[in-house]
Amino acid sequence: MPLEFYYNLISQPCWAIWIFLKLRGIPYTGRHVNVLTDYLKSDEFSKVNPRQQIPVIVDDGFVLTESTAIMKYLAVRYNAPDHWYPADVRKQAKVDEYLAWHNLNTRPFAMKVFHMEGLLTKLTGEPVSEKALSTAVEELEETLCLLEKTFLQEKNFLCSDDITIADVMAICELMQPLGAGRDVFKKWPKLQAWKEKVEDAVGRQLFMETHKEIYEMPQVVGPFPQATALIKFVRKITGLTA
Ligand SMILES: N[C@@H](CCC(=O)N[C@@H](CS)C(=O)NCC(=O)O)C(=O)O
Repeated sequence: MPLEFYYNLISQPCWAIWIFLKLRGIPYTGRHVNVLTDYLKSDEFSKVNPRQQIPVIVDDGFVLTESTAIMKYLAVRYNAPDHWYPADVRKQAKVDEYLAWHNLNTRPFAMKVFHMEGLLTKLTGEPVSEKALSTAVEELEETLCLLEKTFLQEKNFLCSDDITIADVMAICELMQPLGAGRDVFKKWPKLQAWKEKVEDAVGRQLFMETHKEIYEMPQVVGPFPQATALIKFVRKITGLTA
């Protein structure tokens, strides 16, 4: 059986894997997970991932969660060209270095801004507090500054002059706030130029296709009963209570 991929395209970690599977032509069966229901909490899904989150892959009975681990696994297992996740120990360590930082910086701060400005507002119909949003935006700006000055620097991509899985992980998080109308690249011309290089490397059509669901979200989502689980999850992540 081809590799199974549990996903939903409103999830940024799923985007990165989706892009990589398509780009590398890795055969897979998509298992779309509706995050607006309690399916993630169901016994059936808990058997696949007891931590009840997507993305998950199942490759010939081998179950793997955590998007960064999945990206590395796919690159090695499916023989991606070396630049994606280099075999050279030091080059590989630079990719790992970014991915460790990514999980504690790019991901939470970009996600928080999008969840506050986009998702929560769309789901509840109410704006979030301006103070909470401006703090989240400040945190994201600090992250962008570090991303440009300490990772990208003068290179073409974050970890080397060639694209790696780190670039795909990073771009997917940063494209998300754009779905709520916030262009995070505006103040950062080097990051903007990097975004265009990633887009070119991935292919613009695939790049935009991946993000379509989030960008079309205003028409898709509105206050409705099934949104309760998602609202709870978004509030947990943003630290907003009411
Ligand atoms: N660290 C995980 C995070 C995965 C994650 O946050 N998944 C979200 C969707 S974006 C999810 O399944 N949330 C459901 C929940 O936690 O209840 C990864 O990188 O794969």
